[in-house]
Amino acid sequence: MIILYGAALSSYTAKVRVALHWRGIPYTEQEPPGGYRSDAWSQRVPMGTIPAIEHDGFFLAESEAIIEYLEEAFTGQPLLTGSAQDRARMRALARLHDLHVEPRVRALFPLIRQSEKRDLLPQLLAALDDRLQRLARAAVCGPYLAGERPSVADCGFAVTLPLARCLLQALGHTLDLPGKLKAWEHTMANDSSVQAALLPWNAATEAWLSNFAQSS
Ligand SMILES: N[C@@H](CCC(=O)N[C@@H](CS)C(=O)NCC(=O)O)C(=O)O
Repeated sequence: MIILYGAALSSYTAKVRVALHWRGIPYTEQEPPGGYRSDAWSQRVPMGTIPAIEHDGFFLAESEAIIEYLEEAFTGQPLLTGSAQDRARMRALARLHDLHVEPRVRALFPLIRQSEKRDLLPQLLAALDDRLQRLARAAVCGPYLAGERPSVADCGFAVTLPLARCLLQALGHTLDLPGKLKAWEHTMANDSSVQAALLPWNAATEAWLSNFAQSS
């Protein structure tokens, strides 16, 4: 049985949860012992990040490495399929998430917490929109990002684009996705594995945003 160490509000934990649900791999979930910013956690994960997993005594952090480990260690519906080139394209899209799109969404958090930073919104929106236009050019959206079936490419975006939508809504804006990504977003909204995986994350994100709304 997999133990997933993470937190309800963590989007990278939710990314791994999406993969676990698509793969149909049973897991239990718990907060990192001592808390994820604790010294105890940094002893286990040098960068101090979540998520991490434990499987039969094997411990691993870093969401992409975890998802690829699950791919190799478990049978069932794979998230890396097709030729070597097909699989490489899936991995490349997954890296676009971690390196180019998620950081643009994460950059919105300070604007929620500190209203004096909101004049940065137009430039952050332009940077995010640029990345989303580029993602739309890179992705197949047929209807999943890399083709007909869910792949490693979809796991991070399945969390990060709803997060962008929530954060922008809280800042009084509507996320305007390129047409191809709108169709993909509709596919995610109708994918029962994604919706089940996102339940804890949705609840935690809504609670966090409503706390903020009450205190601002
Ligand atoms: N590259 C890491 C990124 C994980 C990450 O940034 N996780 C956040 C929570 S979603 C975190 O642990 N941040 C450290 C902190 O907030 O102290 C991965 O893919 O697992």
